[in-house]
Amino acid sequence: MKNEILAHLRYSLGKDAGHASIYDWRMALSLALRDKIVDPWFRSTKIGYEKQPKRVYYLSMEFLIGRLVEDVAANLGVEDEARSALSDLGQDYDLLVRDEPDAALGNGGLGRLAACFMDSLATLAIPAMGYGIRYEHGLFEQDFVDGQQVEKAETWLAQRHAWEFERPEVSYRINFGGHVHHHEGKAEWRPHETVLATAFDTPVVGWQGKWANTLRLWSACPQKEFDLASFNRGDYLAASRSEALARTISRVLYPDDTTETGKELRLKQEYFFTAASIHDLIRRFLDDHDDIRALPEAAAIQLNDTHPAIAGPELVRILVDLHGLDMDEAIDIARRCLGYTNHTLLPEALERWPEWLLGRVLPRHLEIIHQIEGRQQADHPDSPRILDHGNVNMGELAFIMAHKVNGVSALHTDLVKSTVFADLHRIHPTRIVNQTNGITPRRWLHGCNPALSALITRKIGDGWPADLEQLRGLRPLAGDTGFLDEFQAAKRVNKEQLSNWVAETCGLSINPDAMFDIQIKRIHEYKRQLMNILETIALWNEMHANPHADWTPRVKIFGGKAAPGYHVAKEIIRLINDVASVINTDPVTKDLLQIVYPPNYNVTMAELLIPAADLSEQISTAGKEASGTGNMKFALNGALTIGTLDGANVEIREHVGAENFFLFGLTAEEVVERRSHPGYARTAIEASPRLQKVLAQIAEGRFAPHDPGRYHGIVGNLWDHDHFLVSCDFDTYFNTQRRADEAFKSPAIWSAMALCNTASVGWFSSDRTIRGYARDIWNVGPATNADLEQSA
Ligand code: F58
Repeated sequence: MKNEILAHLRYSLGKDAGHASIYDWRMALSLALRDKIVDPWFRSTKIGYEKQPKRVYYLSMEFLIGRLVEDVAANLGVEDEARSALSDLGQDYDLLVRDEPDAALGNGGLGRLAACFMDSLATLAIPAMGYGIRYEHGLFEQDFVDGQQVEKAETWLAQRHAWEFERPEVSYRINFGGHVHHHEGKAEWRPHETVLATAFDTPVVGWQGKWANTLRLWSACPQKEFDLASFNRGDYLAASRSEALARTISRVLYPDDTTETGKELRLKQEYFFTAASIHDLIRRFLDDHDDIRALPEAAAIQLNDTHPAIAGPELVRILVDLHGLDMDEAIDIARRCLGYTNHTLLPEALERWPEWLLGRVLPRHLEIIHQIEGRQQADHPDSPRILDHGNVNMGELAFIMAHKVNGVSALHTDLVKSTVFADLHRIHPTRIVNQTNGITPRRWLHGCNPALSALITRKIGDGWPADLEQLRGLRPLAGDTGFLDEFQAAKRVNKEQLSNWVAETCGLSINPDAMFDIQIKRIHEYKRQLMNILETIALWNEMHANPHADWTPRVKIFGGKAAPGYHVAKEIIRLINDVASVINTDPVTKDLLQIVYPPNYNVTMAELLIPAADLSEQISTAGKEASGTGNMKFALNGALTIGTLDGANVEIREHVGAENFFLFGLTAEEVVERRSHPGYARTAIEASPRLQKVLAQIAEGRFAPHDPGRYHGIVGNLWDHDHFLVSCDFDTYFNTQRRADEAFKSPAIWSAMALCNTASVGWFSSDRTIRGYARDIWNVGPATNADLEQSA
């Protein structure tokens, strides 16, 4: 490996070892690792073509990947080799690993799920391709100025991305606008604007390097190079205008988590990557098939939420306008290819496009949507409408054009059936299925938690990263004090590491003996970071009044970004930071309670925080969090959950046992019921002197003395509206936290409970999730061992 790294340094980067920077070394290492994926990648592709009738296409607007060096090295099993090669070269492997920017091509859970799925598809040797957008700027970088979030453009592509292969020859013309001509029963779309979609391929290698799939991301560029005539006239702006316009399409990831902005550019992004992907997969199909009618036997196309829902009309358009099929047959073929995953019930997050806008950008697609709607209404006159009050409902479109629709946890799927898609479910009672989310154990235990991984491997062998249910073998050890000591020691190592990092980056010295209580996720009202900080203030009040009581010291850690236009979420961030600066400087409670909120939470920060957590905060208003996946990562790494019966918390609790989970709060049904009582928030606050006091302190400006009115909005809203029932769940949340305090006082009890969590969440591997999709939705199988051995 030493020679491979040196060769890349010299011949790929043009540097000699004496003048190489960290960046150069990191690139040379990455290229050397990438070389090792190429053979398995070619082999997988060959087996795919020769032996596998069907391929999976995962269409996702987001892939939240994070760093790759460690992940690839671990999957290939060459971490030690790389480390020692670099050390021979006088380089520090860990330093290079830390030099890599996160590939942050996603907002949160939905994008991270897509990345976990890519890892599992490769590990399970299922022929698959991920399709998305190669954003020039990923999710914005977050900084705090006076406690307030400020956003800065993210620039991961300012440096070369080591893992990708540009494919200039794989490019498609993507059209927009114009109008449709009809003659002799045929439709012809005469577009007004065309851009090129060019492919960039990243190989994704599975565990132990046996199989690799492709993540193909599309970049937008102008169809014509810049306008030389204008340039020669001296009109430089005009010369590059069309280029700039075209490139805008893949310029930046929309930072809007959960609320949709009705921007034309967003619609164009969605069509851009969907159309390029559909063209690409049809071209691949036609390479070795004659009859387009056989497409459903060769392609399973999964829509990650409705962002690629235009795939339905696009497929129909290609089948009808370009291949001459009739509309009914085309719709049937498209439906047999498509599956749709729903990730949210929040009404404001369901995509709707104004009909006029969709018709202006995609006139032929709008016609086809009318045809789809007409047929659906003819077959089912009571069907909910795709076209409704001048809008195109993308959820209804995706549902009607898919043969299977899935929710992402058992509770969420039940709610999908009984709320958003209740009427469609009645009409198509077998279409909705559940596929509870999962996480890849390679990144989220083996990679991020070496201390615990080594311990587990010593006890149960090294089969668990590919078969996470083997963790069950740890459960009997919950009574083994020797093992529990080792389990605790691993946690301690991670907590010390985190403490050092907090000291370096936040200038705050935290106590590794305290309970590390962590809430990391996007900031949203329904996730109730607000309830967490209110509880923190209440706890502080009581500690401050009685500092010598037998308190369990806590470090409250927050992490997360707010969508730039989400005002309330930004106020919550500011409140947390304001409260932190008061509490962290109180000499009376300084050894009892601290608040840490490092800016710019991302995948890499999650990998540092999760292994060090004692308590995982999963406290959303019941019925609102579709699944959550952070909840699974924490439990796997031996944190206990304090949580509501929401999303996958319900199933996590079933697996780990009610006695190993701190449950509180209203159920989804009770939430709905409570909302029907006028003044429910006021009633709850009046019944809770503790909460009243906290709200009074905030309203009086205790945490913003120079701007006492700063949080009147937040406090007023809690008294008068409180849509997410912070007030109603507050007291039981506070009391449940105190139960957690008690348990934490006994390290033996706590670590036995924590071990039961690690040992019981093997089911939440994304390998299990992908097997479910393969069986229930895609009807595909993995390559067999015989296939793999034959071609090895
Ligand atoms: C998340 N959705 C869910 N959406 O909130 C979470 O419960 C679930 O675990 C996860 O999906 C995976 O299923 C989510 O992350 C987005 O970020 C969208 C981005 C684009 C705009 C609309 C929201």
